[in-house]
Amino acid sequence: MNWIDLRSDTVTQPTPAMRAAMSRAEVGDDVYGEDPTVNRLQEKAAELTGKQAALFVPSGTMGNLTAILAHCQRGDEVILGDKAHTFLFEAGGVSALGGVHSRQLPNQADGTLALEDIRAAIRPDDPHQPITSLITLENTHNRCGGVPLSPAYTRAVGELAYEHGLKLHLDGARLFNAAAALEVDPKALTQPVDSVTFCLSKALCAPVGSIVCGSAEFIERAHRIRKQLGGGMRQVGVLAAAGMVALETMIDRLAEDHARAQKLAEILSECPGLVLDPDTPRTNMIFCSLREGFPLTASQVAQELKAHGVQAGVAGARRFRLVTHYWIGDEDVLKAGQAFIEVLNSVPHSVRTGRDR
Ligand code: TLP
Repeated sequence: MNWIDLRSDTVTQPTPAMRAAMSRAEVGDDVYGEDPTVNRLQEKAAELTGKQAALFVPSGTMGNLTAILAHCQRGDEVILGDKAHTFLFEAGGVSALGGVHSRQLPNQADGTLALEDIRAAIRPDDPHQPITSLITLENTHNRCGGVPLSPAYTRAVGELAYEHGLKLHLDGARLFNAAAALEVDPKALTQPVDSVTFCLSKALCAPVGSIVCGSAEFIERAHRIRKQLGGGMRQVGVLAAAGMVALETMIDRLAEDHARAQKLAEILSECPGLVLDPDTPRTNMIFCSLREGFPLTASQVAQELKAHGVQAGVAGARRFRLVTHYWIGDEDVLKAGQAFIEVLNSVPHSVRTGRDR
């Protein structure tokens, strides 16, 4: 079946241009630094983010872990949001593998951490306490609705970090979606941070891979850590070639995904039993929930949607996350909207609305 797969932009298949580039990629042993395609990709990534150097890693999770371990010693503390992907969905790697203590601050609805909360969380120099070394932000912020964080906010956190001698890392898995939504150069979002991870394998459609960027000295440390984590790859130019196509051809089209998400949200806003989050979508993610008292769970609705060829992301007992991407066209948006309407309409009116006719 040709699914309309809205579960994530991680489901994106490589484009024909990527497959072609992979088959003709020039490769070498990247552990020796001799893969020309990887080297070109890393140079391009550093240029796009305005950093001195970059490192190709297998995943966003390994990118964030590598960066955090390159910034922190065992027993140090990282300040991050309680809805951060690194805190919720990276299997606790920073503490399990790095001995890094995590200090979670409440993520505000707009994906930010309040500056006064960060300031209050920075530890004094006291042998009873861990050493605060790092702050991490996420942009776009996934669990806060795919919201973009502004350059002004990122700069304010950067200044605060600098004032206290801390480093700032950005989980920019969807950095280019944020830049597209804000209509800014990605460098405006990365200039204030010491390091950034972004993903090739999400909205940019590459099959595998993420990139960590930072100063040359930081990337040298990250390189050793990647090796410790088992992420040193060999003739990996076959993957980097797809990544190169991603950077050259997929960034400028991201606004199309955002426009399609808007269109789908408009259709869903007419859907009985469904309540959209305020302001959703800000980028390529729609968050919405089944109305209180609706007789089906999100999983049950998702199951019903499959009969219409639609895969929806379940983000809670009553909650959905729907993500648009390269493989979701205008027709798919209409079909997916229609599928939601049909499935939710198949529940009797009085039950859907909570009112008797
Ligand atoms: N996110 C995935 C799932 O893990 C939830 C998704 O479908 O959105 N940072 C952010 C902000 C992410 O959203 C993700 C993946 C990662 C890091 C991790 O990337 P990978 O999956 O490459 O390890």
